[in-house]
Amino acid sequence: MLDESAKPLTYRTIWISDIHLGTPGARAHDLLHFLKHTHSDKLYLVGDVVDGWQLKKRFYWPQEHNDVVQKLLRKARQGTKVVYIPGNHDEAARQYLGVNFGEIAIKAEDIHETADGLRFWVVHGDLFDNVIQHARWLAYLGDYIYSLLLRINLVFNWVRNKLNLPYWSLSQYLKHRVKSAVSFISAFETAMVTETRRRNCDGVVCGHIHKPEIRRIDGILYANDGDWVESLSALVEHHDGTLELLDWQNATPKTESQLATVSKDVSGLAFKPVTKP
Ligand SMILES: [Mn+2]
Repeated sequence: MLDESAKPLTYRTIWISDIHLGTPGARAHDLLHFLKHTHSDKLYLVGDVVDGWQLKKRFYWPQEHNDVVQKLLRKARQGTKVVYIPGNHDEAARQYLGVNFGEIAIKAEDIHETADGLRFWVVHGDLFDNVIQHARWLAYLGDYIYSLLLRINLVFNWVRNKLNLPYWSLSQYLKHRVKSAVSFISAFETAMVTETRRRNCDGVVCGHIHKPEIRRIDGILYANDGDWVESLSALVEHHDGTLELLDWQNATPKTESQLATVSKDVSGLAFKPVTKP
């Protein structure tokens, strides 16, 4: 286990989202660990913090989920500027836009300026749901089904051959389907980037699709802080303005010295944003 006396990792800004408290999938224990061992001047909660949709269906609220809420409130009380941007699963919170709850500011979206003056649009990202519906499970399932059906296709066409029917490529058909599923994700990214440019921002920070990412798309910095269901990821801004994606899942430091190397870039691409043109 982590050395409990280790100093927390400090950042200028931390972004986390898609925690889905109120569902068994929420990794509250890991998030508590993250919150305990990190500190920031500003903390963004970029939506889907509590899963109101699931809670309505079945009430599920273990102590650790309560602890996460308490920890966030305590951080706000102790001086961290906490900004909560509701997502689609916690859209009930959207009726409180502009309201402050125990030091936590609730906003529909925000503009964050980094230490080196870059402007980031911060938003959950569900505005483009019509574009990305079902993208994630299709992308995952697609890969498995594709390889399975490649094999079925062999048998299928062997039978067609026996019946003197022409070859029909099931795999080509499915390849197209899988490709279009994957392209839903890139459609989401493209839509976010287009909106970001329209808002005269240098970059965007969002969540929603549970896919941690940090890269430049057509000159715009696209950063997705991932989720706390599978990825256990956070986007951070160092004090010098450097952005980095943290992979808390694969970071299991044991001592304070190892804590310093906890930062592991999910995308394998740690970079310092360039100076604003
Ligand atoms: Mn969402």
